[in-house]
Amino acid sequence: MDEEMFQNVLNKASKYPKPDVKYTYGTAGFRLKAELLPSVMYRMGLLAVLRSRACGNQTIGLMVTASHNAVQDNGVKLIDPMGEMLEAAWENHATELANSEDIGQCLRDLTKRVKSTCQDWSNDGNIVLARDTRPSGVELVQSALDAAKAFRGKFKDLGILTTPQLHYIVRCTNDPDYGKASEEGYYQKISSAFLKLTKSLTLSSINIDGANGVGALKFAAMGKYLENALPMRVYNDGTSGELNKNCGADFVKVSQKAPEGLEMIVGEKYASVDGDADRIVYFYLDETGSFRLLDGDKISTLIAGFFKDILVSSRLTLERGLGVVQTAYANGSSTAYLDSHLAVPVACVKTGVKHLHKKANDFDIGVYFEANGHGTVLFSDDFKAKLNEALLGAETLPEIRVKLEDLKALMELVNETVGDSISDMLIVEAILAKKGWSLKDWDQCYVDLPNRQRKIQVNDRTVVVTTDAERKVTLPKGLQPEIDKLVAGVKNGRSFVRPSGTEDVVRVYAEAATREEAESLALAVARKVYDLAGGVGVKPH
Ligand code: G16
Repeated sequence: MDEEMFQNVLNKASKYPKPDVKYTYGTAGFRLKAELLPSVMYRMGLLAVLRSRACGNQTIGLMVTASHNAVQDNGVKLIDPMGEMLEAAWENHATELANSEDIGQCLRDLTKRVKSTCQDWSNDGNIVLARDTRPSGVELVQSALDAAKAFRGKFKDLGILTTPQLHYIVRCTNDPDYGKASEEGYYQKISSAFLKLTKSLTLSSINIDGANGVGALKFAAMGKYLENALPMRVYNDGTSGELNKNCGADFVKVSQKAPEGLEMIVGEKYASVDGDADRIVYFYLDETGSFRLLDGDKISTLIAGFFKDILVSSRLTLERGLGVVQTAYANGSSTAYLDSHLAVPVACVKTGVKHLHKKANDFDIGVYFEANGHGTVLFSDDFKAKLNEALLGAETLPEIRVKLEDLKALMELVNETVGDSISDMLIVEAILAKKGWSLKDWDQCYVDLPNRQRKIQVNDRTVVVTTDAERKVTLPKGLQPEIDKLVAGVKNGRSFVRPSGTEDVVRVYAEAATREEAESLALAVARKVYDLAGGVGVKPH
């Protein structure tokens, strides 16, 4: 091994001392207060270069973001060559490196271990980096760049991007058939698919809450490519308000109310995205002035229903078919609608897009969404081959060809690498336009069961251990029987608790036949969590 290189890495590391913190690569990478991150960022710059070497010099992405969290937080996640989340074994390497007290030795050991099992080792290493609009991102990117230089990796700093844009660029860099590896290439690919799909249709305007983050900038940029096909107004564009503060997709979903910074009008269409623009939820005011939310479950049922219709009318037969992947947060009514109305198979997995993404690969068309609005669609190679074959077939009837072309454009509109609010919004808009539906028509597909989420501060969230795709707790002992007792007394009641992967809290979800019952079930379960899992501060009331 090149001792001089390791010495360089070590020398530079002294600029980024490790604070007394135990770091864990969680649901979406490392996420903490920004001031605790420089040492992590430096080490993730090293790991990204190492990962690229282990992948035969394919480009690896490094995204600096804390997404829906407060502006004071920041975080980092690595992106694997096909634009997917970092492989699980490497999450452990990331945690090991982030916590090591002897970074030189740890990196030497890791390099040795990885190299010895690696088929495809390269001595180079290529990474691309981007960040959201958090001010702390500038210096954090610099720490990762310092690391890449010291470790003799090649790097490109792409500045401010949405998380899904960086995933897309990583994929295209390693797989140029997927598209042009640039921000412009992203807008071109997605906008041209959208324009193809909505040709000769009239679309009503949409109001977007940009969460005072990167989404606001990039929706406006996409607008320029849409040739006025979809009139957009962007609110909370970051010129005055604070990132994610009382606005954005997470705020709207959890509080089930309109974001600050926009005045809602009956009959208008609204959508909110989160701080790195990988999630989206829709909402509107009904005739009585009541706020109506269309969350990730409503989006996945809309998309799955559309695929179902188009598959039937295009007569394309698929072995593994169409399926939907959800998490325990999915509203019970959405699961019932998919099951009994659309007759589409539904799978339930743990929270975290990486789990949903993996499961969605089991289907030819795998639609996955978390209720919080994070999701996309995956297409199997078999589906792609069958679609192309049918499109090329001379005997394909014109009315079927039209459907197949729609299917192809829809596939091109999807960012398959990860959930993407820009692409997802355009998919929803195209489907609504094709069906001639308003948000109310869409909303009426099924009625959500009233639900409530709460967060409980505890001493140590890892004392809560779950099983069965997070629908049951195994620890602390005695908590699950208490939840079962509480749920048993509530009509259509369901509740679960899980430790967050992105914040230092335990989350509680409850749904029931009425809003009051959902509220009181969530409160009662929260109080049990507080008592049995070491709650801190004021007991929920
Ligand atoms: C991240 C993950 C999502 C997850 C969310 C909340 O989203 O990518 O899959 O649903 O965190 O996770 P938790 O409940 O574990 O805190 P984002 O948009 O913040 O990157």
